[in-house]
Amino acid sequence: SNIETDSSTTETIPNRNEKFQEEIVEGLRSTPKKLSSKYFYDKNGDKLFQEIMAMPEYYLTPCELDIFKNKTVELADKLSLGNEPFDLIELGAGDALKSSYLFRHFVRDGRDFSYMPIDISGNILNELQQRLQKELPNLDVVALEGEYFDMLEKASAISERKKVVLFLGSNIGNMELEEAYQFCNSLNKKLNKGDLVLIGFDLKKNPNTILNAYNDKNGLTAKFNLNLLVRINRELEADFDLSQFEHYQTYDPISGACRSYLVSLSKQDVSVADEIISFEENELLEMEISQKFSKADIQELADKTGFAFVDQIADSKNWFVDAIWQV
Ligand code: AVI
Repeated sequence: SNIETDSSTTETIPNRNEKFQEEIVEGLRSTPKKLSSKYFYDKNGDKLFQEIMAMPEYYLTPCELDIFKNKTVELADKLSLGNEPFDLIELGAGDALKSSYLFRHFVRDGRDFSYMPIDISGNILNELQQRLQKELPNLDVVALEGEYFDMLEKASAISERKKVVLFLGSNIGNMELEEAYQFCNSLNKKLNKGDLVLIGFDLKKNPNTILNAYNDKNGLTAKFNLNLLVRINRELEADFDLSQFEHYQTYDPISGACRSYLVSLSKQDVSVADEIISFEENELLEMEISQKFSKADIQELADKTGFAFVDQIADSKNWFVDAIWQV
């Protein structure tokens, strides 16, 4: 396979599990108790998220797809970099459904560029690379397996060309605001003057529309949250009783924070990796934040993390924007 990995990757596989255990146990020991939503995505979690993206309530995916499908030329124009050669890097590429509209356009336009998907999952990258080889034999794909910032460094080592970094899907919303600021700061530092980033943000809107997207009647989002307990049971020999936890979703339209919790339905002890974690009845377990932004919030984030605002392109409903910033 021509997927680039760090030579350290093989050594970091056991460390990844250790890190998982450490972070999970630390979160369960703290007050309030919390678990990190970055661990939602095991095999079953991936499948549940696919199902969530297909629900009518979950407007985010169709909105951003609308932008990439119907405003491709506008996006490509803003990312043109004076026609210089460049690397198109995608953080968390997945199946590249949205970004493929953009790179197909660049291929048709005869642009000199490589597509560099970065993902933590080698399986996802393998599938993507094989599919793209068949469908777009003229596209140069350099897949990078690993953590975002390690792989950004790797991308800089591979070529000195200008970079365009895509971070789609409102993934930035799954960070606390403070972490999002740190993330943008670090991203800025890893890039060079003139490089571009395109970040997908879910906009503040009718609060009921937002709450419905995360509090679906079929309980898929609840399952998605509970699946992390299933994963902890399996990987950390824990004994969470799923029937004793209930999903609770909130949205605060002022701050834009949409948060999920699991509520303990009884006073109970759970054993996790040789440790006993005690829950009071109705005690909360913090699970996920899906932060929503106003256009002014996005502008402020760019200003305070060293980026110059280039443009923001919204879908036809004006519910989601892809913001383009320059270092
Ligand atoms: C991946 N991420 C942007 C999703 C979101 O909207 O925060 C994850 C998700 N959580 C519940 N539904 C979807």
